[in-house]
Amino acid sequence: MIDYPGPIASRRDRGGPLSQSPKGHKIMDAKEFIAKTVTDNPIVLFMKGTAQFPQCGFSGRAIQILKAVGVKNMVTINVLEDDEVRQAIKDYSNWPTIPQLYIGGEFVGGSDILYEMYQSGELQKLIPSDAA
Ligand SMILES: N[C@@H](CCC(=O)N[C@@H](CS)C(=O)NCC(=O)O)C(=O)O
Repeated sequence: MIDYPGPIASRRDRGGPLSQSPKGHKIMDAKEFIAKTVTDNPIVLFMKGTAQFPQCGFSGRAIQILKAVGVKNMVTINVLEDDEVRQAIKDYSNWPTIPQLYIGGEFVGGSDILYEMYQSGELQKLIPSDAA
């Protein structure tokens, strides 16, 4: 599992030449960061804390479910490190809470939905083989 460097650091450092203006102001905004992250990575969990140290029970539950279905390769974004991303992901997905799982660029749901999909076997079917 890869914990992306904090969202702010990602927005400054991971976006290549366009990520910073000459004066060092960030150019990639939170929405762009989200769009790029969910497009570039097959499985992305927006959460509180990290996979190793979740800072909310719901986020911890999402990690446990993803581990239970065999996910080894995924990116996690800690929204506690960036208030803009914390708000922007809610607008982007039109979903009011964290955690939020994206697979193949598509919003899947929060921890309740993940648990239901896990129990029904639906979640397992969505996991790309190279993520397990
Ligand atoms: N039913 C939700 C519960 C998640 C939830 O209630 N998250 C809260 C507490 S971590 C939240 O995101 N609140 C808004 C915020 O903290 O920005 C789920 O299944 O994921």
